[in-house]
Amino acid sequence: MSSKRGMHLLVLLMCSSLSLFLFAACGSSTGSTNSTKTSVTINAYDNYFDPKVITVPANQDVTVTFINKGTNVHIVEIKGLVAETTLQPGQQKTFTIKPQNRTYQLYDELYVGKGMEGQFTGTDKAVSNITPTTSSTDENTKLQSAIEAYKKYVTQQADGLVTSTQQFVDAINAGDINKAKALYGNTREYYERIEPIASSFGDLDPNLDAREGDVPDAQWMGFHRLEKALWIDKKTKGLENYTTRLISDVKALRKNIDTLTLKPTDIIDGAVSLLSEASHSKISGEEDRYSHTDLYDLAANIDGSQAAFNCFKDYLSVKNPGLQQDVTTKFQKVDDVLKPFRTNDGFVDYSTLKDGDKRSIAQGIDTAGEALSKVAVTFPKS
Ligand SMILES: [Cu+2]
Repeated sequence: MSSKRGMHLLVLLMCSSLSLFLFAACGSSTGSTNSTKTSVTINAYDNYFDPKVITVPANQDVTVTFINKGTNVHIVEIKGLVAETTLQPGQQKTFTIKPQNRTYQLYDELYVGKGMEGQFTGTDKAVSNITPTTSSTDENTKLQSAIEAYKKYVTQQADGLVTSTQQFVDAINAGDINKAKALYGNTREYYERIEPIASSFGDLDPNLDAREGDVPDAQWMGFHRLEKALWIDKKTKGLENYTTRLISDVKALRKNIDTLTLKPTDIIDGAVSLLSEASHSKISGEEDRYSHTDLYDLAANIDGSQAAFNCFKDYLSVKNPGLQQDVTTKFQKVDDVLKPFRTNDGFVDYSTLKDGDKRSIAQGIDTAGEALSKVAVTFPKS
């Protein structure tokens, strides 16, 4: 869970020639194109997108502006293209993206369960005519094994999350503030490793991982609420509501995973979006603003994305060995960038990092994310 509030707030100058859109029936849209650039506006209402089916040219820059025209806070995302973005009522944010020749999922993190989703498609007809869209049985088998392998990974992490959260909560309930603080960073790693698919967890994601201000204060709970109590209020007393809820929420999450169905694009796009969120907004230190344990989260986001990719290595080694090698190398490089900040049992305090350190971490993550974003276009079209 994150908010990119205040980040990337590029106000699009609504020049009329750019904002002239062609609206077809049933809320679908084709982006307006002038000689150089396509731009699209996606309005978030309570609780639906208009338009919700969008088609733009593939493999070129497209400007996407989200406007919250509702009265609810909306957290919007185009999985694999635009990382989750919080929009207050009336707020708008613009992104420049380069979609590939495929369809991406558009959704609102808070209301996807109520049908607030759509499709964002990049199309390059000239290319798709020569790209084989059929897939062999062998490929499909390999993709199926990739999904199974990833699900196994997620299950292991969720088991670890339940065990470690129990220890964290026990320390708080026993009044052992030092122990609770020492366990906080490692406990969260289990959650942050499976964050590529956090949107599948529905309300559990904001319940566990919302930061202060992401949700109304009365609804704010989870890890960061306890983080603030431990580091800022320096207390362990009176937190029973939050500790009880936290442990029941992680158990519910673990249970959800048994019935989770995932598609290859869910896994890879989720990882790409997470890496982009890590390098663009988490890099500011917003996630663990009281404890400065941000490197645990960043490293776990990278680990979890790399684990997602690793599940597809067997498939890619046949489908596109060059890409497989490229992504592998780039993840290796991010690991190298993080190495100097590791300690015996974790990571250094994030506030001790220099701006240059943060920049090189962000660059490493971006490079890996960019390479990874080329994987999903190789999947057979469903
Ligand atoms: Cu998080």
